[in-house]
Amino acid sequence: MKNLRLYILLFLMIPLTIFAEDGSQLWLRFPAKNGVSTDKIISKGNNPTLNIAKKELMNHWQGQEIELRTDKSLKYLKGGYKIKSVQNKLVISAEKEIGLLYGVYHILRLQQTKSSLANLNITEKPSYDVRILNHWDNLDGTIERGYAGHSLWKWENLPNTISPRYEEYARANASIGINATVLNNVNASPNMLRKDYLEKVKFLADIFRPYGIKVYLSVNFSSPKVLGGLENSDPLNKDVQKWWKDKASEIYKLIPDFGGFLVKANSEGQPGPQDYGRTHADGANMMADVLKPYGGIVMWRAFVYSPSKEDRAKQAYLEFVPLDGKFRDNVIVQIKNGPVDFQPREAFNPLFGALKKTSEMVEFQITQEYLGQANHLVYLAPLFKETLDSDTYSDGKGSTIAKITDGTLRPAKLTAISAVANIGEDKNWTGHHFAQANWYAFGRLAWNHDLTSEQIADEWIKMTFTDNEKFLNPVKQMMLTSRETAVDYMMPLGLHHIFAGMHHYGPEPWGDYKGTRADWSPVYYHQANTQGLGFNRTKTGSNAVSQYFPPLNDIYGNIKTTPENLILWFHHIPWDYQMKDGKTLWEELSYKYDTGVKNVREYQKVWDKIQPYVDEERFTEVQSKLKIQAKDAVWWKDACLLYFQTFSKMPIPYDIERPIHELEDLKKIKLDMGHHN
Ligand code: BDP
Repeated sequence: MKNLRLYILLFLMIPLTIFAEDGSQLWLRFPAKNGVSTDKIISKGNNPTLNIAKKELMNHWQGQEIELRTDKSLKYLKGGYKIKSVQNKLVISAEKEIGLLYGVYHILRLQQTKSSLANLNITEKPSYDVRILNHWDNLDGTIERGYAGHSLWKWENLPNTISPRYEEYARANASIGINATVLNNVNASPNMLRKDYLEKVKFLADIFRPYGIKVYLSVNFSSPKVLGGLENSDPLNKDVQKWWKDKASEIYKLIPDFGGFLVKANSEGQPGPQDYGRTHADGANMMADVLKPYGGIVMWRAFVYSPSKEDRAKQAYLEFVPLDGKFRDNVIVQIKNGPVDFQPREAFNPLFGALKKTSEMVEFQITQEYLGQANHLVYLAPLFKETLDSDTYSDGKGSTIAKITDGTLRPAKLTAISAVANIGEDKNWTGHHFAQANWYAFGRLAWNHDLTSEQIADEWIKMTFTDNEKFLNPVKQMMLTSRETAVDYMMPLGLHHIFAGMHHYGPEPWGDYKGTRADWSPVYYHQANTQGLGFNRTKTGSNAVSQYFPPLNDIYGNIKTTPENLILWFHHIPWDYQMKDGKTLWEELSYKYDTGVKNVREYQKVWDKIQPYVDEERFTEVQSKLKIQAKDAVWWKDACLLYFQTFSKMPIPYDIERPIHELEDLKKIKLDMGHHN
């Protein structure tokens, strides 16, 4: 009887387990377990990476015979590969096994997206050598700015219990070409370098290695003092240098291919070389020297701003330009895409291009700290591309950030690209099903920054959902417009950082946190008053425009030539200023917020209509998130328009839906989401 009940229960559960679509498979939905037989795979050798490549084919490849061939003469492809149809078979060749694995993922992607597999002749070479995720994971399992649950890394269980997700994580990354990961928060605990933690790191590194992924760590500059008990952590102190040297040797004994360090120093209260009157270069070089013998590198962050009166948007440049040429060859300066902080839209960071003798890399944020977190559907490829395609004019026209950082423009010693991950232990990895697309897009662009946002969205949708055009086309359109939509309902026309302090989720344009630093308050950034709105960064203001190369300094310095999507970033302009379409600034602002709201409502309709083509579970989850996004968009619109109206004193255009909130009520909203600034 008991057994019977159990059987009935199991029977009832079967359909659930078969059809449950929790998003845990990401874009890796290759046909299951019916790939080719071993005799259709020709390859020599028995290397762990090669074995993974063969296993993927055996499990998922349904096409013709395949040969996997290493070929030393393909070194120039820098980890890339060739795929060629030769008579009845496909030959994948690469310098190393990892290139073969990437090639295998390439053909599986072609199969999955139903692309043609005939007459292939493909050569792939990655845009960047190091394609790295930055996890802001703390040792206690929390994640700074993480919205998909706790950390994947179960430090307390390592190395005794190995979660299956470690390998799944590595596989997902390898499938899009990501080859490096920083495991811990840039606000780093000195304990990360403790012996017991390093031994745990070793286990992760061992799991990731066959997938071509190197491990890096964020380090706390004060580690020698805090962990080693030294008197200080002065980079010129011989004992400090020796401490780092010994630490490096300890790390490399455990992890022979350890990648290196990521450092946030003298930024937002973190310790750094300046505590001892030394420069960022002194600090970075000291670490670079100890890593050099092992081939390790230092990624030194340029995200610094001091409690000075200087415009925050200028500070990284002011700090780093004088140090150009002073860094060791194995140091790369890691620069956020914008000069303030991962805002929905920023002007590009003028530091790119300005460092002419120093390797530079971009830092993006995949986790949507400032873009609705895990609640809003915002496809970030257009944001990433906007930065990469920005022309700095540093070496004349065409000096795009992509070309500066990938080594095309100047022979770079190191090329790399990074992004803050949005991955947590949630079943679907990223909180929102569509946030998976941002992880995917970063990987694909790191591999090939010439891909378009549309190509990537197309691929991702086909792999993750379906190639049915009734789903594909509208959903792709929604994704492609979603970033601009978020800008419209949050911070149009170049507005920035008017988020509520701490959590950075909702609006708080009235925020004026007296007693803290001025540049932690929204009022500092929008500068609204009865005359107008916006931050004057021209010659008559902070003169941040002078940090851009000609002709951009003039273009941005002149209200008439500044692109309107950045106009309030660079100018303080009157409420009745006439915009290009003839509307006043106030009207334009109102319509932008309104457009943002309307677009989200449109997305709700788009999504409801595609219901027949998607599983129930993901359908419902995304539908619920869109409801939140629609409510939030109205919240943003009402908060910003009602607040700015107290200065403009102008009516909200009458064809726009009236606010449904009272400003005073909105001001009372305090989300309990923790965290500083
Ligand atoms: C800001 C985040 C903060 C990070 C900081 C950083 O709010 O949590 O520590 O960036 O990048 O955007 O260091």
